[in-house]
Amino acid sequence: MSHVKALKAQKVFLYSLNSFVLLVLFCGCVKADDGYRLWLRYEPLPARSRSRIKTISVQGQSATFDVIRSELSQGCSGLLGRTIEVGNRDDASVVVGLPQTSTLVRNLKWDAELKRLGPEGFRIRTVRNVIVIASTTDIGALYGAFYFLRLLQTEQPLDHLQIDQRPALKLRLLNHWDNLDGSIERGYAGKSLWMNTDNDRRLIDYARANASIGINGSVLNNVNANSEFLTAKYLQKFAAIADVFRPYGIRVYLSPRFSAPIELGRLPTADPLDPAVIEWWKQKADEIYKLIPDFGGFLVKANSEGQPGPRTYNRTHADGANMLAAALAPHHGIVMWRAFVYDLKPGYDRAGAAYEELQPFDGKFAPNVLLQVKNGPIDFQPREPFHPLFGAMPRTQLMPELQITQEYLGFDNHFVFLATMWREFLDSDTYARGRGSTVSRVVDGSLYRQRLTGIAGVANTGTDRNWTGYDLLQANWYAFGRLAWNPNASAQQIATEWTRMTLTHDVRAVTTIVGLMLGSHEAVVNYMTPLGLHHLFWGGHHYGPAPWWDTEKRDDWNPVYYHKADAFGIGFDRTKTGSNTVSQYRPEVARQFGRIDTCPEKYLLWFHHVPWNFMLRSGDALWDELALHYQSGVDWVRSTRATWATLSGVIDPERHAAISKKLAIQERDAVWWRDACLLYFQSFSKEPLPPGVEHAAKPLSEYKAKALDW
Ligand code: GCV
Repeated sequence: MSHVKALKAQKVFLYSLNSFVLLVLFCGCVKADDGYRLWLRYEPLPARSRSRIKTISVQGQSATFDVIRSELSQGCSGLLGRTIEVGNRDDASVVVGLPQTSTLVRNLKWDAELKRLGPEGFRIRTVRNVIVIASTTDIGALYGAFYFLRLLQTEQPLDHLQIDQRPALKLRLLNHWDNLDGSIERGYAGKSLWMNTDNDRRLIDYARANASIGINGSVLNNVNANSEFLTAKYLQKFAAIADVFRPYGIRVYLSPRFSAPIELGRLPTADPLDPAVIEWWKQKADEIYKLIPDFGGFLVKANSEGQPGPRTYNRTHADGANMLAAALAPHHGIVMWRAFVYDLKPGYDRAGAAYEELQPFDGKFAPNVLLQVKNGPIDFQPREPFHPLFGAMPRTQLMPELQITQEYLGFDNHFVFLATMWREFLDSDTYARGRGSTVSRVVDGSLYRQRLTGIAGVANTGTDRNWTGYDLLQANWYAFGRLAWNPNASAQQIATEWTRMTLTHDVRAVTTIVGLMLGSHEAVVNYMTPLGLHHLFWGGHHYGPAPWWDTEKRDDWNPVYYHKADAFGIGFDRTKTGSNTVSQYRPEVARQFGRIDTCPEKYLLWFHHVPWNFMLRSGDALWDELALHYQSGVDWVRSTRATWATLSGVIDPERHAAISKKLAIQERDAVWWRDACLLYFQSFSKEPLPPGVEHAAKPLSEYKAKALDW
């Protein structure tokens, strides 16, 4: 070997050795992580909080008890850094059981309390030195086991546990907008988890993640439904999925196409009052229940955005929903009828359409029907006031639909923790029965003694290795489940739990990350649609800004319809001088929103057309304030990037780098949003940018020429 070659070889060897040493050192603190394990990572806890748990006893026999055994064994062994035995002796450190399966639990005489906690509730108590997890059902025990693991994961003291838990809502469902071809409408994290693959491991891990946060149902296909989903081929596929989900307490639901009797049954009509149609649905329900005995029911989008429905036959929404409900009722199935309907006359205010069309049917829906209502009256905008149907239908079971996937919030590129937005919605006061009639009280049934309660979230999951396309957005799946279980949970608590379970146990880092999470929604609203602006999105895909957009065939698909900017001012007048849809709210709310001086500024341009020089509470004119909001959104992203960079030692390098990359995209996009919107609105206001607001790098024509790329 020549001298030069030898030197080169030595260099390569030393370089590799260095890298190896560095790698080993680094792995000692934070191992690489691809995000697949979500919040169920079960990495060893810091020494300060390794509990003294030695053995675990799971007392019961069923597929669900097997899941409990495997989860507790895997979870505790991983977290405590040593093998924890799982058996069924009474002298274990942790005992899980039901009165009917465990002598220890039976002897505690908790029957009355456990009964009060209901079939999905559980009790966790430290009794002498034993931690007891008890329920009346094995699914309740599974929820208790996951709750216990969360206590460990978040380093809670275990010595005096006194926990009684029951879910506030009965139906806690994910809606999957999955298509036959395996694509997902508004999905940004890969393909459908079930249409492309028969990967059982993936399905099991999906079910585990859901069960760990109390989600108990999945609607498997898109509400823009294809009739083929109801054919034997697909029903068999769904039956196999239901078998995988069953031990985890997850039921499957489907979205049927209303015109299926025509397409599959070859009937001349899908009229819900036609006897042949009624019979067809009855037989279809029987067929489904033969394959899936615990099938949950149907979620229906009808007469909306081109979908067929009862109004096609001059029947009402109630006629359609009740006909399907009658087919499912003998099997205890339910119908969730979507209130996302806005196919009304031209020249109307879309925000008022669902109320106009559905409120008159209050009290007309069958007992196994729920009306599924989006949180706001338009369509999952970055911020909307609550939907006026909440509180307005005392004799109808309402369930909210939230969007976890970020159709209007930067897809899987923008970091937005949605729990704060959902809190704002749930805490909104409808005044339906006086002050304190919050949306969450409408939803949990306490305001109107609603029997069936529920909530749905449009899922952000897909086949991407990390499930959601962006590690930080796993937090929204988690938050949805936690709020579905307890609609009064605080966003801060949820963010803290998630961060500790998913990212790090470093106390300072947790505080920092939680701070970022809690500020993220307001920041995105600021750089996209501040002060009540809405629907400024590029047509079709809804990624970047296009406030100038006016080419869609329906007025209400065009941003210009929503912001109505002109030389005078900006905003949609929904007061008496405009569409007056503010009157759909109770008088107390309508008065507050309807007056320009009392309307919360976050909803100002939602309800009012406001002059550019109107003085806001800050003392700034509307134009200046608008510009400053856009700038502050950009500033937040920049400072978040800088803060994130400081966390490189406490988050594993793989996820740290992936998140850094996403934040860089978010900064680019926030700047683009600010510049495109301000340049366009400036063409009406004719005002200069106030000090502190940066000038756009390009002319407006360039923002108009090409969509922001994702
Ligand atoms: C599933 C919006 C979305 C559509 C979605 C629809 C709905 O319009 O853009 O993709 O369709 O809402 O919720 O039905």
